Amino acid sequence: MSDLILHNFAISPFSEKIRLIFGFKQLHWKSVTVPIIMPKPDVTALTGGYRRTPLLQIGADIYCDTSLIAEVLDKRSPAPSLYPPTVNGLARNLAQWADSTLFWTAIPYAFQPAAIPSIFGDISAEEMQAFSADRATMRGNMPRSSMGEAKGQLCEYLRRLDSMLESDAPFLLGAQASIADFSVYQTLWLIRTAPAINPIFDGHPKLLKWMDRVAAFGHHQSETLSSAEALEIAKKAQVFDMDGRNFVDSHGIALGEQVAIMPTDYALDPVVGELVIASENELAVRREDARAGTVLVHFPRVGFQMKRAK
Ligand SMILES: N[C@@H](CCC(=O)N[C@@H](CS)C(=O)NCC(=O)O)C(=O)O
Repeated sequence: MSDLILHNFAISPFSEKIRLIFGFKQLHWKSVTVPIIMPKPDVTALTGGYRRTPLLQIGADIYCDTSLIAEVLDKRSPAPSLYPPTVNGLARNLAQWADSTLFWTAIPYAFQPAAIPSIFGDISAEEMQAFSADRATMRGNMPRSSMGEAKGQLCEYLRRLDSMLESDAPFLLGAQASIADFSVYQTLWLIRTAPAINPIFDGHPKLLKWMDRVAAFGHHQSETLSSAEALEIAKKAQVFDMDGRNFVDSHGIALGEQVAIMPTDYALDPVVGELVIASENELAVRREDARAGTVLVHFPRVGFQMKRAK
């Protein structure tokens, strides 16, 4: 089987989710560190424009968005499952809430000046300015909460999450961990790393113990890889992950047509290519890149939009 290559950076919460899933499933992986801000030429060579972090690369298959990456890892290594059958739908919906609402509620709270040194380490004022400008461009018109709103809402979400652990079950949805635990954890992890803001967890000992439990999965074993090596692997790969999907037409667009796919919320960079997968929950395009060769770029349906390319 081809190696699992995660394109990620250390302080990325969405990357932390996938790193912990490697630990949960005891999967060996290779780590490519990507730049925190644009430009990211080696990322966009693989994706054709999508810039968000992380990406999973398996040969010349590039999987965007952690909800799809989690599915791919679960298919590759089904036990323990991220989607225990009794809570499958609930776990997926709770994970989606955490990846969107909880994450974007926590971000203004986490990025307050007192927390910056613990989150970013030794960052200069210029670098911080460049980071803020990059993320402002990436967010575009997406509304941003004030600190007061963010803090108040986050406190309420923490109370709700804490109450889910009242029965003393080890994980949010019961005895088994699920995708919901990893999605909720990643955002709270960012806050917990910063002593100036982590007193927000005071009064939630069960939540803190649950966080320790999720953190204990660890990241399993990884080796570092350069982005140049990752591009070379994509270029040499001969096999593509295309089989076993039904064609589900919800757009009136046939396989083989040129399409543009992009997120529905932020970082709206379109990826253009030939539509090769349109299944119940996945879309993928084939595209050519001078450095990466022929690649298949995969997206989940949820959270992405597709149009016929002009
Ligand atoms: N829904 C996406 C969200 C990914 C996301 O927003 N990641 C952040 C980093 S934690 C990001 O892309 N930031 C901008 C960047 O890395 O360029 C997913 O699940 O992968």
